[in-house]
Amino acid sequence: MDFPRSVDIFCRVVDNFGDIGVCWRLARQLAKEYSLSVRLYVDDLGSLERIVPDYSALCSTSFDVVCWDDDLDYPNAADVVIEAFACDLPPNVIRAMVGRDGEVVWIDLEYLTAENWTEGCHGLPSIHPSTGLKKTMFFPGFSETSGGLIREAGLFERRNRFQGDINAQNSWRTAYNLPQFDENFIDISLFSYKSAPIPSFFDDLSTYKSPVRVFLPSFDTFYVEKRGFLEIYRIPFVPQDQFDYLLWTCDVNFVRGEDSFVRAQLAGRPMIWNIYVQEGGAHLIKLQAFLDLYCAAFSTEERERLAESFKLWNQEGQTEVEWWHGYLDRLPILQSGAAVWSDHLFDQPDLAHRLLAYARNNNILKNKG
Ligand code: TRH
Repeated sequence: MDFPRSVDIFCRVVDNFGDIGVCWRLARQLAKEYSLSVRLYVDDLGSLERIVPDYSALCSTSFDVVCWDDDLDYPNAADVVIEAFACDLPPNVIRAMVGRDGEVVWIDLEYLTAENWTEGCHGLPSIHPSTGLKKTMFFPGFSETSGGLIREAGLFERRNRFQGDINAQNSWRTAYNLPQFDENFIDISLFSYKSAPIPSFFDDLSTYKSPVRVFLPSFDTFYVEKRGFLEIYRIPFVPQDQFDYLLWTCDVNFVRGEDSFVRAQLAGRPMIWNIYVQEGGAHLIKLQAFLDLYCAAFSTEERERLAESFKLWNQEGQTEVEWWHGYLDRLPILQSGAAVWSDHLFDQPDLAHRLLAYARNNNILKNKG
């Protein structure tokens, strides 16, 4: 018997778009590429609608999005139940899993981090105290021994085709009111938290030796501002399946959180990450863990300055005047390292593949023969 045939994903939106962004992406991939019956339970459909405005049109009998509220009716558990980001499953969901007599593979999908300790915890089971159900921690990550990263089939080819086709890029730009590709301009996408030192970044860009254009999504209306050599395009949010094209058509991508951070790495272009701030500076440890891995893909001379650029972007206040001039001067070198890093990621199996392999190997039906 094929296992699994069905997957349920539970997602609570803590804030912003990353929680639902990750869960939606995984749900779609499991339904589309593995023909599994998938239900995505989410407590905030408004956030989903913001990144996937036509989500209901994409639903079908085998792919459903369900509003997760206090009255949730959940009589039958799927073969695999994914509890995203420790969202705490309600008692009726746990009861339904118990009702499947140990057949359900229960996965606790954690946030992405490059910290070493997660490798030791990835795949570790724990026993639910009152029911005896087994729950397994699944840590996404950047190495072969982690849970991997979410990545759809054919992404590498699609990206390369688009990046190699200026006409395709220009058609896409036209559809989103962005200026045509011009090799005299450096184009930057910018998606960051308010705490990033954006004012000094813009000051630097406006005095750079060649013209720069910044594409800033997530505004209600379209608006262009000019400051010296700098043009700032404030544009509305693009749908999630179009966001990659924005990253692929830019020379540099400033991203944040989790999902856009991963997509920028897979874009194979230089990027800077604005990490989600956590209490007690825990995020700075995560940032360093990532830089230890990522910067190793760059030449020895670049590593230190690149790491410093990431750190400055994650500090409030002014950045040293003209810091970003130096960053832009080194773009061709940074491009090579970004390509090496993205190749390293594309060489590994993706998260859905690893998750389903785990589920197959750990279901009791297999052991029953
Ligand atoms: O929005 P984020 O900051 O989300 C999160 C959450 O805050 C979460 O609680 C936190 O734990 C996590 O970060 C680390 O950043 P993220 O993860 O990049 O998610 C943004 C999503 O929005 C991603 O799926 C891409 C999508 N997006 C679009 O679809 N269109 C757009 O125009 C843009 C800018 C983003």
